[in-house]
Parts: sequence; C-alpha cells; structure tokens
Amino acid sequence: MVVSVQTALRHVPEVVRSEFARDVIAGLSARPKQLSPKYFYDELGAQLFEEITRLPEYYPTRTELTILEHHAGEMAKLVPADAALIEFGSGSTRKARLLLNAASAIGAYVPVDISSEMLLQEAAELQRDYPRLTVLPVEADFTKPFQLPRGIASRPRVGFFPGSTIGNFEPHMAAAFLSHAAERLGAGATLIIGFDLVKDVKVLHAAYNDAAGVTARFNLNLLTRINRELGGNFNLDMFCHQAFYNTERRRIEMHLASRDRQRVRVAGRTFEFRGGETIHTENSYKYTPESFDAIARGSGWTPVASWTDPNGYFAVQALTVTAS
Ligand code: AVI
Repeated sequence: MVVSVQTALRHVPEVVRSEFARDVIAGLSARPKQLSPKYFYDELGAQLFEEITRLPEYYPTRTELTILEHHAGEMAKLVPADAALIEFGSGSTRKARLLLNAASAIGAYVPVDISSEMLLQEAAELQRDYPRLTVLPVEADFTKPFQLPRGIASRPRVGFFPGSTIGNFEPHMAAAFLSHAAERLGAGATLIIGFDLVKDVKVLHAAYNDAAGVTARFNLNLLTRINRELGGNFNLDMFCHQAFYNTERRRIEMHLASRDRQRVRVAGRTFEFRGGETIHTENSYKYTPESFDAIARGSGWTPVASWTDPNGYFAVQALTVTAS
C-alpha cells in the first residue's frame, strides 16, 4: 500500500514534525550523512536507553549513581540555605533524589525537560514524596534559552546536569551550554555536573557494543522512527550498528552502515547509499579532568570540587560561576 507523506505524518504535532523532517532531510543530504542523537528518544528509544543503563557493559549510569551515593553529603555542603536545585534534562528524578536526601537546604526543585509527560509525572511523584519542597517543573529544551520560574527569583541557585549528557554535545556546544547556564543561573550559582572520563578503549568499546545488542536496537530505532513519522522506507536489515572509539577526538562515534548500495525514500525524497556508507548518529565525548577544567573555566565557571570512582571511569564536578 502506498501511503502519502501527509498521511504518514498525520499523527505527529506540526512543529516537531517539520523540524524533524527538516533536520532529517538536511542530515541525509549532507556528506558524510548524519542525524542528531536528540531524535533517538521517541517512546521506544527512551525505553531502550533505560535498558542500556542497566547493561553490565554500560558503566556510566551505575558509576555516577555510586559517586552520588558516596559523596552526596559533601555536595550538600556546597548548597546554600533555601536554594533552588535546577536540573537540566531531568528525565527520571533518581539522581536528584540522592541530592535532595542529603541536602536539606534545598527548598525548591526545578526539573527542566522537553518531554512534558514524563516531566509532569516525575514532578508529581517527587512532590508527593517531598511535601515540604516547592516543585516547579519547566517544559523546555534546556539547550535553548528558557525562563526560570518567578517562584525561585529570590533563591540561591544550584544547577544539576548529571548523566554525561554534556558528552553528546560537540565541544563548542558544550562550551555554549556552560556559558548560557552561567548566565541563566547567575552570580554565585553552583553547578553539579557529571561527565565520562577517557579510559581503556576495550571498556569503552564494550559499553557501546553490548553483547545483548540493545545499543544496536537503540541506534537502528532511529530509522524505524523516520519510517513511521516521515513516511520513510528504510529496510532495517540493510543497515548495521557501528560504534568505535576515535582516539584522536576522544569520542565514541555511533554510525548506521549501509550493507550494500541502495536507495531510500524519506518524506518524498530519494537518498542514495553506497555499500559501507554510514549515517553518523552520535558522538559521546570523553574528557580528562584537565580537558573538562579547561572547557569549564573558558565558559565562566571555576571548579571547586571533584569526585570520581575507584576505577576513575566517571567524574562528578562542582563548579561556581566565576566572579567578574
Ligand atoms: C545519553 N548519553 C549520555 C548516552 C552516552 O553514553 O553517550 C547515550 C548512549 N548512546 C549509546 N549508549 C548510550
């Protein structure tokens, strides 16, 4: 059955659909072909990511949680009385709860996330569990300018950006995010941020090439999403997951490689693939303590404390806005 693009696009909100369509068409027309990792997270993509965080090979989530569990008390000492904790891209509140439990000085919690359903549900559950806390969810793309709620105007601010999501930003975007965060949180603010560290390539390779194939499904799901939302006809059997560590650029690269020469239709356009040609779908940058310090200092922040795990796999750092 031939389904028109209009029919295929009917159930997706107009704005998202057109931005998604524009980005996909531009990405598949580029050389090399590329797609933004922000499009991984449809409903199935979010579920697959949750599964990834529980895989034996995927150390970042587990390691960061251990660091937070062990050091939340020390982090709490950096939180001023009646502070507002502002979490960027909150998703689940599991990590924030570790800080809330340790830091009774936190008077308000502001989760900022683009996905309103999960945001509101998690905020409601958190409010039920912490009845004395002011919970003010903000539905926004935290990589773009957004307004903080007026209700926290007089409170000191502590930003929270766990999960090494900063690693999925290109270095200039990471610097821009940190600069904007410094401006938005204002003078005297603190930021607690998690990032993944450079390590043995074998450990990195295994984390993004798990034996159960969940990361491969996560990567390929992007093509399923394009088929569903943009009237694409990608044959998933004709693409395979590739993930490798680029030592020079200190990043894991994820790609989808075409198994043969082929043509694919998306949103009414045709895209040609050579055998072995890839779509670059994600970079996950790994930092050294020194390279992260440099990017933070160059973006208006001064490192004040840093915590890691016994293997030195992951780091959580506290920064304060550099006095001008
Ligand atoms: C969300 N982000 C920090 C993950 C990472 O490790 O870069 C996304 C991911 N991609 C493949 N596995 C996990």
